[in-house]
Amino acid sequence: EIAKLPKETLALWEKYGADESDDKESFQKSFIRHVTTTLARSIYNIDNFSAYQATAHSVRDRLIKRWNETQQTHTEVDSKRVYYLSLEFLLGRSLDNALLNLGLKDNYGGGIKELGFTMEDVLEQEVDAALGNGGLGRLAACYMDSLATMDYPAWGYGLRYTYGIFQQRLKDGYQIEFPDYWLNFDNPWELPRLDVVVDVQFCGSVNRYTDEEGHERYAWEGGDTLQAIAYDVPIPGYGTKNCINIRLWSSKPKRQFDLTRFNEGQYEQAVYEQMQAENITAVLYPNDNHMVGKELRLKQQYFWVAASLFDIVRRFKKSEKPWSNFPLQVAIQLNDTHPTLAIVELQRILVDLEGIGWDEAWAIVTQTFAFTNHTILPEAMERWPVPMIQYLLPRHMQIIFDINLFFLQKVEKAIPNNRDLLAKLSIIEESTPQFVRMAHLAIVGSHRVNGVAALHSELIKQTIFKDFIQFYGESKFENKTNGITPRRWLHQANPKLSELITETLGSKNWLKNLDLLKGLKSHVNNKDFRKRWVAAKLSNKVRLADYIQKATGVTVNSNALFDVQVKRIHEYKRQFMNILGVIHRYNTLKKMTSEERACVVHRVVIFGGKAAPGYYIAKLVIKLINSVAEVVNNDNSIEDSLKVVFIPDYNVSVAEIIIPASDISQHISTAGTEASGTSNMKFVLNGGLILGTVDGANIEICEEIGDDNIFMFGNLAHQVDDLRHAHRYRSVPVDPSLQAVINDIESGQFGDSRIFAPLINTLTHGKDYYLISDDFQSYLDTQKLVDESYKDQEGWTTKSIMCSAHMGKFSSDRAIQEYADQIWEIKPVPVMTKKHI
Ligand code: 4GP
Repeated sequence: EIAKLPKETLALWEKYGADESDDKESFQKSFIRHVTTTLARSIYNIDNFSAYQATAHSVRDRLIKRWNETQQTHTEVDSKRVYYLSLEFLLGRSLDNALLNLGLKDNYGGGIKELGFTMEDVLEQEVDAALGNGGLGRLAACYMDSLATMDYPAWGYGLRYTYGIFQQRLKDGYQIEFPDYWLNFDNPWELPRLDVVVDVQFCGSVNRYTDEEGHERYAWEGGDTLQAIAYDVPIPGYGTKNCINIRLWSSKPKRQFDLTRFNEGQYEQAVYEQMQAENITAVLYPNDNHMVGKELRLKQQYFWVAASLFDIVRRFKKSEKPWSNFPLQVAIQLNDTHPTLAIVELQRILVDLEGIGWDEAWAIVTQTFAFTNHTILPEAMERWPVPMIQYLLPRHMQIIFDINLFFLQKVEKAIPNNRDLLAKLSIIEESTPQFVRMAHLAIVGSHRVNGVAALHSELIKQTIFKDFIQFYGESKFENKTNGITPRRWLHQANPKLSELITETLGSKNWLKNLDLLKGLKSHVNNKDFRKRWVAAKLSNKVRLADYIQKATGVTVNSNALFDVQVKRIHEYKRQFMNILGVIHRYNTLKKMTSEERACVVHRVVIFGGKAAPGYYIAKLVIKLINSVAEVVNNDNSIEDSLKVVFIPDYNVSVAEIIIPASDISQHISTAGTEASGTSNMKFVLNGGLILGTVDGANIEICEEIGDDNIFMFGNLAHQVDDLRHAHRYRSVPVDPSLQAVINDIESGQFGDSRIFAPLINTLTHGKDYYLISDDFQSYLDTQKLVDESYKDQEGWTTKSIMCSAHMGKFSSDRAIQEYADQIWEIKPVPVMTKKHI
């Protein structure tokens, strides 16, 4: 079509097409242009925030150029693409990341200084894109960074929530939630695509009819139609032109006026109903590892899945390849069960709209999808009432019943006369009402199912998906251990250490090949290197101490041991055990003489994390931490040997300050409950040691760094069932140290003890589901070992260096390489530089 344009037009595009160079002067030119035109401000009227906006817009121009070239290349080459469907992308801030990945930081840093600003101040202005809860959403963000960096033709699909995860503030030690209206100021990191609009249907009814060839067909008719509008978020790779896209959908009413209702004077009602449409993408559900069965959440899921599949299918159809090629062109990864309706939607598109026979369609569907499970907690398993699906998505419910019927027929054929097995494997739970088990649907509709760490991938085969192994065997189930991007989590968050590593290894290649960190081992005895390693950690601790002062008003000593537990507050993660340990430490310190205390390692115990707004016990844990902090921090008698802080509103940007500053971090979930954990990897990569249970990725980290460099404790996953069983026969914890701590709380040492009664109750009367009493003594013993080791500062430094040096495996590049080779079967497509036309 371009060929049809007049020569003169083409010449103009060629001459004036955006040519955004990356040098300092070009940046300054575009900065001033954006201040005066985009922001309509002047040199007299520009603050740090406008400087941020102008810088961001200038970077955005350059991103768009790369993003366009990437899309053009992918269209031209038309090789297989992967689509990562995730309800959460926890991206955090973008400016610093884009500057570093594009290699612009030095030029822009110098440029902005001459314009009268500092890069630090400018970067601080950005609000986080917090479209996720925790591990699952941040993993999706790390995977996007790796896909872009490794030149893969990949897309993310998600929702553009108007409100991200709530902001957490503290009042009297309690968490209170505030809405996160992150789009209040303009968001330069998204490209609104008002031209990319998809209709999405809800409710209505299904009509059966016979087509011209005499086949029985189904049509989904009537109901409400909404519109999904695309907002594209460019994700630049590090050191490559590749800049991939996350397409986030926003809901809008369809512009259709029901004239009769307006004529009947029902104006307000008609407008109100239109407004409901915008509610769908209004808010991210703030639950981590937990399902809430709200109808609006199901609507979000279908809205997102329908728009995304329409887009994917439209792109495939452009190539005019036969449908049998679909799985050769398209891989779709389901990030947990949230997008499982995509399986049903694709089957519907193929059978109802494209007229493909059921079996042929089903073969295409199952070869296309793969499914990642992120948790085995029973309360997190998604199940939706059949009547709810029937009402919102009548045709989909029929298809689910058919998928189930054909599946169970196959099971019956392979393993005859086993009604019990059929009931266990069924996609439908036969309760009143019936429920759809989304994980079962995801397994049946995918060619691969994976867990996210070695232990977790074994456990899903032995527990929640055990019965499926009988039918499918083991080969459908595999492991893909999680990873993290070293670009954000070391290079960006810890510039001093990154610089030292680059200088020591002689190049920046380690940022694209993290195994190269092994090269640090031969420098472990080099005095100068060690000195700089320690200095980097100390300066990160000073930076964190400043932040703590600002955020909490508590002054902490940067020479103390920084002991960190930051993650969502959840019973299985056992922040409760940590604070009980702190009480034990505090009362031990109080009993010491001044001379004895002088020999003790000083500690700052740092907590951070959000509790789901409806999670009462988790919120009480926050209150207890703050009550203990209040008493400990104001007790002069212990002479600064212990400080406790709860840093409010933990998010990606705060994590970037905390993680590089940690000496020891805690990953102390009950064995078998934490699928992987990813912050454990971030801490160790930054030379922080970990104190952890034999759970999730801690196990593989231990394998890599060696058990001398990690503090592991507690019961093992295979012991958990028996221990829980034994609890039924006791009313109080068996552990005397734990009982003593409980007595301290009950005595009112930390305020009105009645407040904490429900929390204490979780430990007593045959409960203690998370086995705090069983692990407490070994936890305390191991904490003592940590203190002893820290006294030997030289030994600690050696451990710290050895930790980072062995973290190559945990790069998200390794994880993505495995997904690409073993599940998606996609190849890199290097971006070709294009002209403007
Ligand atoms: C999390 C798991 O709890 C965590 O262990 C894992 O590292 C992370 O997924 C990424 O795989 N799960 C969730 C969730 O966030 O909501 O299920």
